[in-house]
Amino acid sequence: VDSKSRIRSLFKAESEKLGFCFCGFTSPAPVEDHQRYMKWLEKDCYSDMTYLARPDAIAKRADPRQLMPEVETVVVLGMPISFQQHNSFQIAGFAHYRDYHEQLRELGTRLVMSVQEQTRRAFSHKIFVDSSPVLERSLAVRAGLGWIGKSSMFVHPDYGSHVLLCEIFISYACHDPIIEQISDHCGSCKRCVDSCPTQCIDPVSRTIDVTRCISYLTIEKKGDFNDQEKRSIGNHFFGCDICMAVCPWNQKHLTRISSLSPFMIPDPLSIRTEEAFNEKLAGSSFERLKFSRWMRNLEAVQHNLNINK
Ligand code: B12
Repeated sequence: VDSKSRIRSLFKAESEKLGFCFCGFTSPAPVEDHQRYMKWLEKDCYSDMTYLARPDAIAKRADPRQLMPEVETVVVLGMPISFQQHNSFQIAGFAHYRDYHEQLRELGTRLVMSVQEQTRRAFSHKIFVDSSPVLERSLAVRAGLGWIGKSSMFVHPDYGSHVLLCEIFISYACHDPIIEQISDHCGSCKRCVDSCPTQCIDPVSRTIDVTRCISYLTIEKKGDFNDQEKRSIGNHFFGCDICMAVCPWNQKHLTRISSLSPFMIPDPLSIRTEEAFNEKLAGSSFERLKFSRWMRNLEAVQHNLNINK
């Protein structure tokens, strides 16, 4: 066994112990899908998430080496998350864990440490989760782990799309020169497209119109909702899992074991002061909202629940 495949096997075995459900490898070469990204930006449907269009960040997405010049291989990891029972205030699955960004970075660091210890090989590394200018889904596809579904979600053939992604850039070349890609398995299925309450999915370009996506409206959008936005979120208080919940590829593992530590969400109605917000939601994904957007969402969902009674 050559040292490259040994290190890949070690990454896989150790990542599994840490709770990751898949682990793949790809080169840090410029990302071919970048053109798709540029086309999507041109359509001007990213709303006020202007950081997505910053020239320096665009260049980094195109070429991973701009984030870490010495990178030789990109390790792509997936962490499964569970769907949650519906109740009057719907909250996305990922928010039922403590903020995943920090947790996945910690697990990634432990993974690198244990591989380095066992191989006695020192290499530098950088870990990326969500918030950096990395085309995470495209790298996952290029690592041969799955495909991009119509909803724009990355889909793994066993774990589906209800997975969070994390990349470790390492200064040691260990990917295979030829990586077999998984072809599109969506076929003629259009469940995600038809189930989206705001019809924000464009199955042809496999991208979404962010300005209508409930996840965007309830998590990222700044400022007040207009009447149509308010109506369209229904009882979705934070994020939206619909395009994943209906996907046939997510039916295999409905209860999933995630090694992320859970966050017990208090009843949203019990948090109506900034003090309570800061005290009870520290370390959770809700921190991103800040108190003003928390109250905006609360009022909108309450309003929608009342008119539907
Ligand atoms: C901005 C953003 C959002 C925005 C916009 C989402 C979007 N679809 O563009 C909003 C706020 C709406 C959002 C919502 C959600 N998000 Co988000 N988001 C991001 C972020 C930061 C950037 C995504 C981006 O660049 N979008 C622009 C589009 C054009 O790029 P893209 O999605 O990467 O698409 C690429 C591929 O699809 C590929 N491609 C497109 N078509 C095709 C076709 C073929 C044939 C091929 C081969 C490739 C291909 O090219 C594109 C460019 O490289 C990433 C993290 C990251 N750094 O990548 C997380 C990320 C995409 N989000 C994630 C999650 C979990 C969610 C939510 C499920 C959260 C929730 N429950 O509410 C929803 C899902 C909504 C949805 N259907 O996408 C995960 C997705 C994991 C996965 N399995 O795919 C990511 C990867 C974060 C992470 N580290 O886990 N998100």
